[in-house]
Amino acid sequence: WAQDCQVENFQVKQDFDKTRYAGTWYAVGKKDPEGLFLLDNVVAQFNIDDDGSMTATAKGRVIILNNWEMCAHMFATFEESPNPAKFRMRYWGAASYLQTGNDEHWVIDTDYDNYAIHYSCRLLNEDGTCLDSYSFVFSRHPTGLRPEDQAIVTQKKTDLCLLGKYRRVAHNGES
Ligand code: ODT
Repeated sequence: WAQDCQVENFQVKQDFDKTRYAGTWYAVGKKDPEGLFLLDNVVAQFNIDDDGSMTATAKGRVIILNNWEMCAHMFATFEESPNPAKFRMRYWGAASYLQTGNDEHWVIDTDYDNYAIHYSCRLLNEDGTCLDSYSFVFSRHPTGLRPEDQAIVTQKKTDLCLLGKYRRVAHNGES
């Protein structure tokens, strides 16, 4: 079907199961937003709390105050919506000079065991396309995506109108 790049038409994971999503995910690819924050060595840990709500922590190398690089410890809570794959993510850092925010958090696709594609549009254009987005490609494996998952991820990047806009996120044992 014709690709219209309308954010409201982006497909997300059907019947998303946050319990199967829990655990460790390594960021292996990222499309940056305006005012980039998380650089590399990004590892996210999703948890399901006793009350069933999803929370996460993330570690990674960040850029703050327009040139300081440091390892950051970040926290997030997720507010559910009628669509189980669409959340609002409130996030903050262990230190006050780290970024805080409240972003869309959509799980576009995942097989729970190997790969996941996340998407967040921060600012819509008047025509319904996205002006400022970021997106993570996650792997359960720090070494990257399995070859058999790469074609799926490429298709999803295309669906999000972001093909060619991702960079590789390195994992070199820091942070
Ligand atoms: O990196 C950027 O430039 C923008 C991203 C800022 C959001 C980082 C907040 C992380 C809070 C801890 C939560 C972990 C879950 C991560 C899942 C996906 C990435 C948002």
